[in-house]
Amino acid sequence: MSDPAKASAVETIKGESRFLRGQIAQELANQEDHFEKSSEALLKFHGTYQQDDRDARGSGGVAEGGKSKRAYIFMVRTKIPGGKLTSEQLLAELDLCDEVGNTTLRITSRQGLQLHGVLKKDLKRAIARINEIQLTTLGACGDVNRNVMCCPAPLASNIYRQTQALADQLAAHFAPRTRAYHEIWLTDTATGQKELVAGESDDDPFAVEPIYGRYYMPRKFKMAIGFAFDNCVDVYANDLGLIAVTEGDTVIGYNLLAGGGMGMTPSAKKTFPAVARQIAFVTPDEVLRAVEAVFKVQRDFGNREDRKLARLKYVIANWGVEAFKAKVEEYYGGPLAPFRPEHDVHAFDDHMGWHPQGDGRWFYGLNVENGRIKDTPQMQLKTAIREVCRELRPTIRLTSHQSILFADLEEADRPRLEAILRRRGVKLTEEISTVRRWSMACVAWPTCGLSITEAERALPGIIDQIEQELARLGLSRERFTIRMTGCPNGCARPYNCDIGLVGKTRGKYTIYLGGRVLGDRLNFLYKDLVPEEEVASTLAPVFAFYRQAREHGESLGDFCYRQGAEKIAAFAETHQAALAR
Ligand code: SRM
Ligand code: SF4
Repeated sequence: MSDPAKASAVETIKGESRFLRGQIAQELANQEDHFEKSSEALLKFHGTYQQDDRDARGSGGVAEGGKSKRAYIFMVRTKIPGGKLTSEQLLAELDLCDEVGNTTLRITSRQGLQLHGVLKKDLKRAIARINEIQLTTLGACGDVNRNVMCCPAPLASNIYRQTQALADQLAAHFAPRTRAYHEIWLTDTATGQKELVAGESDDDPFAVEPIYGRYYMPRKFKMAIGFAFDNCVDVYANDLGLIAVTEGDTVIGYNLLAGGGMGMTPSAKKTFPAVARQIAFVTPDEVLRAVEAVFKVQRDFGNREDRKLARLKYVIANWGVEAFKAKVEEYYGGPLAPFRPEHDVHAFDDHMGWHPQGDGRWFYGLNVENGRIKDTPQMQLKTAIREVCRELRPTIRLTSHQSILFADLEEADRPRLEAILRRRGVKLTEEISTVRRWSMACVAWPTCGLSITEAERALPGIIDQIEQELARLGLSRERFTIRMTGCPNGCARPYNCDIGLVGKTRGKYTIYLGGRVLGDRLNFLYKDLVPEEEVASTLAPVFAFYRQAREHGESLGDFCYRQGAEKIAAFAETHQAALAR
């Protein structure tokens, strides 16, 4: 357990916040365009990040003390278990992005939605409206359980209903209970000055927050529920992953994984990305209690001194899997059955294109490039999605690859949906190259305060070049994942995919190879500091080697993993020398 005397500054802020109140209400009411530091930390728990438009840095004049003024804006994240929402809810979020945001809405890599560019004066309106439509931002960010992911396929089989129901149950069970959120955002009179209401006294923190207590978690905590035959939610990248084990139409239990996480800081040598470890098998009756046991072990033993080392993966790395499992069993109150390796992940479906649901209706998966819903002169995606929602009223599902499923459509709706998309210049999934369809990038520049370089705005151009290389080599139909981030924090999960591109310095990337679509293996560093304009040409010899030496049916990731960095680099050198002659 961490030494309370050495607790990080954020621990003090949480502990003194009166269950996430702090000074947020007072500062919200003042005339400033931003919040002070401790409110900034607490706001995350409420689902919003204070940011500044980095494209505009330096253009806002000079503040007292000579520092250039920042153009403060807020990101507002909606937490949507399993990415399931109605057309009405999506329409309301789209309206909000026009009314108070930067006119774009972003689907995240965890089946959530983000508004960007909200001004402080509009923050309360945005959060209140999201609650009006029965969604929430509470706990979308901060040291709590984040959005719970599950397979979004809207198929008419009981197993999908069961996993969605579990995602909803976990989201509700681990949601913060503080009334601060309601007080600040959902009442007209929040001043933050009023006396603590009964039940919110500091004396017994667990009476207010039965799971968290006063200090909440040491760090964010992430859960996902997948299937062995469809790991579309990347269970191995989560603090806690559940692989549903099915028999016919029923989930008979879950393989439980723990300790996945992508973030690392190259300068902090002790940090690393990790795929989750295999811990146990639990029945549907046991699952909630087992998840709670893992959660509470991390709550009690996660590092509260150094936030860079505070995720569950470090507890497991320090103790070893056996000791970790023993501690979880102690919290659980009995032994847990062993993980069932025969039910490990073995396939991944991105759910794009048309699919029968099995109840006479259809769903359509539309690839949204890097999750950004916007209108451009060439493609009016936002307008098209609005029209689909208004005219066809589909149920909406968001995928962990930042894309959208329109569900519960009748046969007659199919040509109507396609006609709307075509009229608005939106490419059908079938018209998008395989490599683009299986790629994703994080937000990065200009809103992300941690971004070192571009991702979302750079990847489309890199993919244009890669498409040409692949076409030249006859590899256009090969399926592999490219994931790009603007810094090493890993928001697009770049460390367990086939090709990871991770921003290292402005305009330069580290290239990782050898992970795979299944997400159960880390990739390795292939080349560092590759300029953006050389990413495609650096990958070209890798593709050529793959075409020449792959085994039958071998994927790019498996091939790279088998060859290793040295052999690939040696091939690339001779290949490039041959081309130069
Ligand atoms: Fe993330 C921080 C965006 C999924 C690991 N992430 C951030 C912040 C909030 C930057 C900040 O702290 O100031 C980014 C906001 C950018 C912006 O302008 O919107 C940000 N993360 C995102 C999203 C929107 C990326 C996207 O393009 O879709 C994803 C929102 C998901 C959601 O709806 O909840 C997002 N972030 C992830 C994932 C992927 C996942 O969870 O499956 C990861 C890797 C898995 C993991 O957590 O290890 C991830 N984000 C991080 C980290 C590194 C955490 C660590 O343990 O080291 C940070 C930095 C931090 O927490 O200090 C971070
Ligand atoms: Fe920002 Fe880095 Fe996350 Fe990308 S990976 S959104 S640059 S924190």
